[in-house]
Amino acid sequence: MSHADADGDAADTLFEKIIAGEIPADVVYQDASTFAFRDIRPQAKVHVLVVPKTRYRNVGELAAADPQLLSEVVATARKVAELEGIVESGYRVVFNTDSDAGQTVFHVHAHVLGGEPLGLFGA
Ligand code: D5M
Repeated sequence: MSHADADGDAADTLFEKIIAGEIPADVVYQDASTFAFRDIRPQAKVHVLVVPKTRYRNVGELAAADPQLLSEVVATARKVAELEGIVESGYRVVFNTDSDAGQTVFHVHAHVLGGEPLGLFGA
């Protein structure tokens, strides 16, 4: 059953299956509206994905439809940084959006990256 179809698309993405526990994941944190788990292909020592439990295709659609939920996703990114001990050293929050950005899973997700110095964008 699709429980997260705010974008009107019936087919579950990988991330709905992870949220539902149908595909295993290394869960870092969850609350009523958000879910955080480690990226399977980490690009930094800390690389956690934060998703809203309700699916929107990308961050722009989430912002337009439910700004409160976007705020909760960003608050969870900060919570993950606290749990991972990287608030003081700093971290990056990235929303890849559609094809030129390399978005591959069309359930909006924030990449939380840190735990080491990160390269500059475009370098
Ligand atoms: O990011 C999609 C991210 O999802 C990418 O960094 C790999 C990650 N991924 C793919 N499959 C899994 C599983 N099964 N567990 C955890 N992470 C996963 P994008 O911004 O769409 O390119």
